[in-house]
Amino acid sequence: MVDYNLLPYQKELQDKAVAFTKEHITPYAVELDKADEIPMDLLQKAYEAGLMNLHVPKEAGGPGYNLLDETFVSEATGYGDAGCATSIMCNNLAFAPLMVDATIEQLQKYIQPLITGEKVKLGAFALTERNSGSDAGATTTMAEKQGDEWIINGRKCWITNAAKADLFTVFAQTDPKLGYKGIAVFMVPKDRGVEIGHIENKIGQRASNQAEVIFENVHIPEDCLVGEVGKGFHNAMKTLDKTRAGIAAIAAGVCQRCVDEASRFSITRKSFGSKIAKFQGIGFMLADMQGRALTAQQTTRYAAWLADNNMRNSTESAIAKVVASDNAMQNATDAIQIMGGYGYAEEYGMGVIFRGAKLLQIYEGTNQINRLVIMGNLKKRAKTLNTGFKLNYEGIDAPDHTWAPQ
Ligand code: COS
Repeated sequence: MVDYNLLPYQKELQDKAVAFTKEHITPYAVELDKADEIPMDLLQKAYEAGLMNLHVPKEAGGPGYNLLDETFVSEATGYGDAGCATSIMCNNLAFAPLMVDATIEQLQKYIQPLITGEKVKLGAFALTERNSGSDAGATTTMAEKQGDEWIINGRKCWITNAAKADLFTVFAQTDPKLGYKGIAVFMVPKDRGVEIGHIENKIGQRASNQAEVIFENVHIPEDCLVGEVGKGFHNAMKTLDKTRAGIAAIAAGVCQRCVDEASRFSITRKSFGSKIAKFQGIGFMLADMQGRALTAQQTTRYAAWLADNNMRNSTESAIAKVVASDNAMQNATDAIQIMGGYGYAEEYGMGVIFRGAKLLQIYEGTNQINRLVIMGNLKKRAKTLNTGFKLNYEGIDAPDHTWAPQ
């Protein structure tokens, strides 16, 4: 039996995130997008409301929420604005590699002080480099062991919240000859000499800020190594399996927001003497949009639930990410179409939603990369299948060039 009811604490968390979004995000989304910087005041409020650092265990000062719980927060804040949601959930991403491999002592020493003070502190997940975004195994940032320290050299880019972060989780190569098997994960405190370089000027999600991070002979203690040397790539993959559900949840929020704006518009806007909702052309679009929103939400929650129950969810989290973000882009496009000039005019706010939706298809692994993940797992599964059908085309040569004129 599947129980779709939220537990009382989950409902409470969801209600809190919805109320927070209504009060602090939705009314200011256009303004925050224009400001084009990390919304520190908003993050302080989110921190005080208990909407950040969700997965840090109680033994290390955190609330100890699981991934499904996070989807309620990300969906609600994503409904208000994808950029604000990305800024708010960024600590979840930054600390996720530590939830995979760090010891409780490491969390208590490096994370607890960041998440228990009066002022909000930020972490940043530093995987991407100029020449290795999708190809995460091609990391060139170097980590070299000298005595009881590690020395980090290299540059990361497109790092969310980097400009104000106090701690970076950095994926670095310890031995280039080993390829991805030489990568390790490190916690690098900002005050060890980390510099911030170019800040990206994006077309959307401008209430979330991405920057280049520069490590030049940054010395860190040996206990900043997370897990084992050589297991950093695996850590990145396991981390992304979890965090893609978080991005999908933001996208699910965007999906529903688009339905709500467009349907609200369609029951008030009159054309040819009647409300435009009465026209099937509009109604069918709205019906499809609601279907996309529900699909986004349910694939996301399922992917998160699998991870929370210690089941591998690589395929499902990639599906959730692809489905939810593609649906968000489609719903944003359709909402603007339904709202016509009101949708396209910047002042009504759909522009921020539309531009923000595009990034959901790109970060946390492009949707093409996520399809590769799905496809890879599908091929492995196919080898184990016996459906009963005889594969009678085996051994028969297919004619060449059947697509050419015959
Ligand atoms: N969980 C655990 N281990 C995993 C894994 C997962 N989800 N996926 C792969 N691995 C392991 C494999 O089992 C393999 O292990 P062994 O060395 O023990 O054999 C190893 O990792 C290498 O796997 P694979 O050969 O599949 O790696 P690829 O280089 O082909 O991976 C993709 C390619 C595209 C899947 C990977 O580079 C990727 O996800 N890139 C996108 C990164 C990304 O999202 N960047 C954006 C971050 S922005 S926030």
